[in-house]
Amino acid sequence: MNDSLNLISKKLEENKKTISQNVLDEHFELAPAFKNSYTQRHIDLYLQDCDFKISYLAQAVRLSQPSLFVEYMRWAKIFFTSLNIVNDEFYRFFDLLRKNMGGLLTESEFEVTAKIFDLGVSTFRESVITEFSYIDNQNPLKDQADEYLGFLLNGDRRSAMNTVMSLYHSGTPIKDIYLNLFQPIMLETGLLWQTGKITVAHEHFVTAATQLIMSQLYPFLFNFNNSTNKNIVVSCVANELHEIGARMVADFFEMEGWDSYYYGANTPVDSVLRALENHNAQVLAISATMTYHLKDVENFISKVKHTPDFENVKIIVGGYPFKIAKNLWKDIGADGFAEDAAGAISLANGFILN
Ligand code: B12
Repeated sequence: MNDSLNLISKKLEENKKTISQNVLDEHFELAPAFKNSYTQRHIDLYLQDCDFKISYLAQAVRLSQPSLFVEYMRWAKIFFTSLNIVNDEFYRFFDLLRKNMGGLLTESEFEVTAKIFDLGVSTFRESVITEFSYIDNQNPLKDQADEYLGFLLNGDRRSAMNTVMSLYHSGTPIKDIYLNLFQPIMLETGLLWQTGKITVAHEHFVTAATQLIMSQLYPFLFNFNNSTNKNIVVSCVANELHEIGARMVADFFEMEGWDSYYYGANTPVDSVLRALENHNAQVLAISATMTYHLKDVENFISKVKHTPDFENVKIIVGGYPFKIAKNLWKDIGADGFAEDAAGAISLANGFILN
């Protein structure tokens, strides 16, 4: 990894709170009417959002992957438009943030940073919001996925469970239920929240119910006829709370006859290292959703790679940032990446067979 890019990222991360506070103070001074419209809650959210923008930018700079920031800004356009707050003050905020980062960094550091920042701001400015759904017309389980999500958004867990269990009992493979029902309805739930159509409470309900319903399928996952004697440890990094993707990956391996050891969200590296040893795993799967956890993924990989006992363990990664930034998996030292749980199987089998 490039030392000077690492340094820029470190400077941005370490100073983000101060930058955010300065941006807010200057913004209030320049726009008294804007200041008067703000409550303490608005101030907290403003500062938090500014921190987020700096963190995404810091990762994009560090890894030379502009798309990590650009896609975040495309996401932000949708999110803030739904809150109805994209106006001149929003663009003034970007200008102030840019200026304050300039004050922190050397000229050459700022040049690299501003290039990515400006790309993000122009994406924000220009991106047009179009309606779309993750439960698309090509999805063979579209009707059932729509029905399932509709039930859950109405708080009806029992009917949602019946939708899934009838699919299973009428012969739909569990893998299809995972990839064509659970996965798109979770993505759709995120989109509905992002566009202000549902609350955080709805999202939490859909998530908890879906985890419960996945567990009802658990007894049917095991492939006793085709045990492979292959072991995989699946985990998220510390602070990463998105665990359903990792869980799906672990379950797919189980269905393929592997023994999978799933450690879920927010797992400390040292305990995963112990798990690798205890289970004599050939493959370690790491899942990350939030871009600002990439540094932790990288440190995690480096720790495994530098432990002689694990020199033959193959490390595969997946999750949102790896889908948007090409070759990111290589840059952070992983042995492979797959878009989804089905791809994870082909990838790992490739390693073991070769
Ligand atoms: C549920 C959810 C939560 C739950 C998670 C609970 C749980 N127990 O998992 C909670 C409430 C905790 C949460 C919190 C947050 N969330 Co959230 N969340 C989601 C949501 C709606 C669903 C995630 C999910 O289950 N996806 C379905 C799975 C199946 O998909 P997947 O993870 O991509 O996994 C597949 C592949 O990527 C791949 N894969 C995954 N891992 C691996 C690993 C390997 C090795 C391989 C090979 C493949 C692989 O295979 C999987 C299966 O096919 C997403 C929406 C979305 N688009 O994902 C938002 C989303 C990810 N969250 C978002 C945000 C903003 C947050 C918060 C910052 C909110 C906040 N203000 O606090 C926090 C951050 C928390 C943290 N520190 O991690 C944003 C992220 C936006 C961005 N640009 O980064 C999203 C996209 C919502 C949105 N549309 O705005 N969230």
